[in-house]
Parts: sequence; C-alpha cells; structure tokens
Amino acid sequence: MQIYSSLVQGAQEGNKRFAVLIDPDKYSMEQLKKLINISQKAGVDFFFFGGSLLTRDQQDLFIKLIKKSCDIPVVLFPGNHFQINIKADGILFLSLISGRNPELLIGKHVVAAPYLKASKLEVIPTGYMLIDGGNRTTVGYMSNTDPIPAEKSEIAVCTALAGELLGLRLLYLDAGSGASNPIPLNMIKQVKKYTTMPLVIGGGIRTPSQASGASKAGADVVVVGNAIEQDLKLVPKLSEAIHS
Ligand code: 1GP
Repeated sequence: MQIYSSLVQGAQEGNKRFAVLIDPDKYSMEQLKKLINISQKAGVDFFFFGGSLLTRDQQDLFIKLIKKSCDIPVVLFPGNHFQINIKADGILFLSLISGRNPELLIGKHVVAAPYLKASKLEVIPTGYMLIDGGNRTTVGYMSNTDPIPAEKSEIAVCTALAGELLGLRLLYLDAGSGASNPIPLNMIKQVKKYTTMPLVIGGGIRTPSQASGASKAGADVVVVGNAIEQDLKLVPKLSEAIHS
C-alpha cells in the first residue's frame, strides 16, 4: 500500500501531490524521455498512465522505459481492462460512480479482478466522477455516461459520500482530458469538506494558477496531461504552483 499510504499521508499533512498524466498515444519515445527527465528534476510525484482509447502499441515499452529511468511511481489510469500492465506500480481501480453504466460501475472489474489479484500491482479502489467541463470529452463519449453538471456541487458531494460509504478509498473528480473548464473551485471545496478520502482533481488544468487554485481549494493530487503534451516546460512551473 505504498502509493495509497503516501496519498493518505500527503492529505493528512497538507503535502500536495502532482501527477503527470501520460497518454501513451500522445508521446513519442523521444518526447517521453524528455518528459521523464524534466519530471525528475521538477519533483513530480506520480505518473498516471493511460487513456480512454489506445491506438498505438507503446504502453509496454513506455512503462519499461519509465521504470528503468526513474523512481517516480507509475499508476495505471486505465480506460479499459486491456490497459492492465504488471510492470506498473499500481492501478486506480476506477468505479465510474457519477454514471449509471453498470459495466463501468462493476462489469469490467469482474473481468479484471483475477488478473489484478494475481499481480503485484497496488490496487487502489477509486470513486471516479466525471464533471461537466463545458465540452464533450472522449471519456464522456466512451463511457456513455452523463457528467455531473458543474454548478451542482450538492450532487457531487452526495455522490462522493456514497462512494466513501461503499468503501472506496480515493476520489477522482475529472472534467475529462482537454476540458474547456477545470473542476469548479467551489465544488472541490464542498467535496473536500464533506468527505475524508484523498481527493484527486484533473481535467482542463492548463496553467500554474489553475493548478494552485485546485490545490488550495482542497485537491490532494492535481493531475495534468494535455497541457504538458503541448509544452513540457510547464512541468516545473506546475510543480512549483502545486507544491508551494
Ligand atoms: C484526464 O484528469 C486528466 O483524465 C487530465 O486532464 O489532460 O485535460 O490535463 P488533462
């Protein structure tokens, strides 16, 4: 439980964590090497690894390269059960609790369970909630679910509470990769106020001030993917904003 313990400890002590999302479809080997290098120097805490849809067969090679090059833990953030890879350190075992698609609440998990049980991956039961970020995102389309409206903090709070009472250990509020609007700060504050699970916030965060805003509002882990794919030089700036 090293990854999860470190998340709990961070949440208790107010030490914010920065996760860089690597969608393997979006990187070449050369770019990934640069990202690893810059992330090590910038003090990135985790690599979240995965995407809604993988069209290039790079996952295995990329995870091997990261594990060989640095100590930053690789946490799978899988779009589907084909993305389970035993070379990673852990996996967010996501239940899409904002949606009403039974396959993503429990169905795919049944298929994945025996592989995960037989692996050494640290499995982190995660309540995954999609929040409307102002545009239709790949994850919204692929999951065939409606996101929670951005102004409905009370629905987000009740959904998060239900996840907590069901025994989930981590909460991830996601506006979806490339969202026009990140998760509203008020929603982050409200969810943080009423729940005790470590809170991960991602989707549509592009600037250090947005990252710092999410962190100050109550995010224990801030995730950025898309903006870093566009500009690797953002990594140290985001890291400083989140960690300070
Ligand atoms: C998406 O939360 C992640 O699932 C990160 O989103 O790519 O927009 O940073 P971005």
